[in-house]
Amino acid sequence: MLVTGAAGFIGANFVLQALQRDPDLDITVIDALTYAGNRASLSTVEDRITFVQGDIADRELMDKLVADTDLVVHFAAESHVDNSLDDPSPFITSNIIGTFSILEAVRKHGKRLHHISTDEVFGDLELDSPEKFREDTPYDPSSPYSASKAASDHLVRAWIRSFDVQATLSNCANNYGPYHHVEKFLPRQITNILTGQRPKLYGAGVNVREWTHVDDHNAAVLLILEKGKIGETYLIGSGEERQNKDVLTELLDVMGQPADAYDFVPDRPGHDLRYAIDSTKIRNELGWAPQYSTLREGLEATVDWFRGNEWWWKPLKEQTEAKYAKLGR
Ligand code: NAD
Ligand code: TDX
Repeated sequence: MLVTGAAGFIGANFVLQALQRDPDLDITVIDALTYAGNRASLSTVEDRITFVQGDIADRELMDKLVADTDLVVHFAAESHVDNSLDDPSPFITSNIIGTFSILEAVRKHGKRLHHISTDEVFGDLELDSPEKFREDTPYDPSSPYSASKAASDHLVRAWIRSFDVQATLSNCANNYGPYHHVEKFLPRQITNILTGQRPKLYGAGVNVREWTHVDDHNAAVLLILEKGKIGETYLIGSGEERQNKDVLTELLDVMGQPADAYDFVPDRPGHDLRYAIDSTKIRNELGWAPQYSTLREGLEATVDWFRGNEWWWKPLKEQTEAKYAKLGR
């Protein structure tokens, strides 16, 4: 198996889970080690994988790596919306050209591909609407990040239809868990509290996200690899929808802080209001269900992880907050 972007948050957790389930798996990781990649996230399995530092947009390299594998699981991407608003350029190269380069390699060598994507490709929903995203919801991305992911999904679908590439796709809601970069909402607030800084809520904090533990996301990906139908897309989401201010209040409670111990900061431009997933298809067809039954349970486990793994996140914290200070958020 070739796993792209596995020095990042979800990819690293995927490799750890896959090797836990099948210790004999032969895994090669390709990762460019951008600011978001950290080899230390794979330190417990370092001697059981082959690690290649490289760019997925490098056609020659991807051709060589794909020729030597049976299956590609494609996580690598620029993943942070705020960064894409500051400088969209790497999002175009990594997310669009990078996916194109992988598609050309799997087409040439006749290899199976699973493409990881996001619910953000559908745009956003009204706060009070009963609507949720489904596999056939039209694409309507808002940010340079989501537009680049939408483009990558379109490329995968086109390669399936035009060239008979053997691929599946999945679009997951917001993940959280161990090895999550401190630029993202939950790890930023957890590590703010752990370093004596106040959490930062964008705008009025009314935006809604659906929170899925990374292990539940990756269990779904493993199920798709095992039982998914070629050419199909699967939406993945826990159903745990919350307004950001309510997530923060719950987190403050988990961490023993007063409910109002946070600051409001200026909103993200173009901030998507609400994401929500109808995950009936993967639940009914593949039998997936999240193991974390509530966000609270997942939050407690995640806070414990960040408390116990300061060595992992501390070196990233100062530079990440310096970036936010420049953005005024
Ligand atoms: P991340 O930013 O933590 O990790 C991305 C990894 O990809 C990093 O290790 C980085 O070095 C690597 N990378 C980036 N550009 C590369 C390139 N050109 N060549 C090789 N490697 C490169 O991201 P994540 O949160 O783990 O997201 C993984 C995937 O899941 C992405 O495709 C993202 O769109 C998708 N996704 C994320 C979430 C979420 O909540 N984080 C939800 C749904 C889908
Ligand atoms: O400090 C913050 N304060 C705040 O209120 C940060 C960093 C974020 N927010 C808000 C913005 C969002 O409404 O919290 C929500 C979550 O923010 P992010 O963690 O930046 O995630 P989001 O923009 O929702 O995108 C995430 O989920 C979908 C991932 O980063 C994407 O890679 C994934 O595709």
